[in-house]
Amino acid sequence: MLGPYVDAPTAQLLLPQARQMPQIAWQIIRNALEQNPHARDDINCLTELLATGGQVANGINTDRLDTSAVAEPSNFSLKPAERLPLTDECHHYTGKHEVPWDIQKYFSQRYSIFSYYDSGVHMTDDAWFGVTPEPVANQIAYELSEDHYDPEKTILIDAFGGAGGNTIAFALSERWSRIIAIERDPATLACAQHNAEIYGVEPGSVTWILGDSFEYLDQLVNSPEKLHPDLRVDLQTTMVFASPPWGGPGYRTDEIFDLSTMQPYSLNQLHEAYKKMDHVLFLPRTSDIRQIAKLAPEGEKLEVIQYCAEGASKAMGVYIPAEKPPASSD
Ligand code: MGP
Repeated sequence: MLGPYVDAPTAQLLLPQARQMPQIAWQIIRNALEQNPHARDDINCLTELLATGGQVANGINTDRLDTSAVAEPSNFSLKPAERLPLTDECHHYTGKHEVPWDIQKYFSQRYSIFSYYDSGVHMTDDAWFGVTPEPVANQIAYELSEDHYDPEKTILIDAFGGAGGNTIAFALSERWSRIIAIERDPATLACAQHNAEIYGVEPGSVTWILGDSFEYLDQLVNSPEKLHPDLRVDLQTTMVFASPPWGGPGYRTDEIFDLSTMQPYSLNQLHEAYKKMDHVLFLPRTSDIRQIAKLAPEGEKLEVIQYCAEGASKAMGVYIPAEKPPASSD
């Protein structure tokens, strides 16, 4: 209906509402875009034109355009992040004497965590606890490659980007048409972007978001029109990978780790947020497998993989299919 104006920024903002608007409304929008070039870039100008153009009298209510929900891209609460600068919290430690005592163990393993460590990998102190070692991250990326996993999934959301361990492996696998990596701490996100550059990840092959992944997924599933257009993806072809915080290394003291007590997000909270899409959860190796089994679709089994390094398990990956839509009554 919009012909050559379909790519105009304002038209793009309105497209998510396409199904709710009558055809005639699109015809009127096209006329407005045709007549006033300014309306192609400025949503307020377009709205004004439509309001004064008499379409209300024609029975088309401009309220249906819901311009409040199609704010200027700069006003969206979540949007693609710029390249963030490294801060004082981002470190590249070169000797054990510089390293806080509680992460010295991880520093000793730095080359199995990032083989390019010496090329200038940066980390925040907190990121050391949860970063996925490179061989494990590569193995997960391999598990999700087209030969091993549904090739119809082409978009990957890395819900807890951290310092970039998994995102880098996913990007280097070149299997995904889009990767969206979310991290809520600006310093950690800056490290991830920097580390991705060190590993030669193509600029632009990852869409980084500085923000809360639960907010993003909630909007994606329930109100995509509120999201910046670049962050809207089709749930059918998207999957989620989540390597959440486990509440610190304390998980190791439990023989069987109770995932309902995992902090700050329990197993059920994670699953609720992702269940419309296939998702992979990266969890403590001692996680209670009975709690995980309850997430299997009826009559089916879930795949659970223990990821080992140097003969010992580091963590388990749980592969969970998307919830099936309820059967139609027809
Ligand atoms: P670890 O806690 O040092 O366990 O983390 P381990 O295996 O007992 O250590 P060891 O080397 O002394 O035997 C091992 C791995 O688990 C880390 O490299 C991370 O990949 C992962 N991991 C650990 N923690 C605490 C977290 C976390 O909070 N979140 C996530 N996603 N991964 C974690």
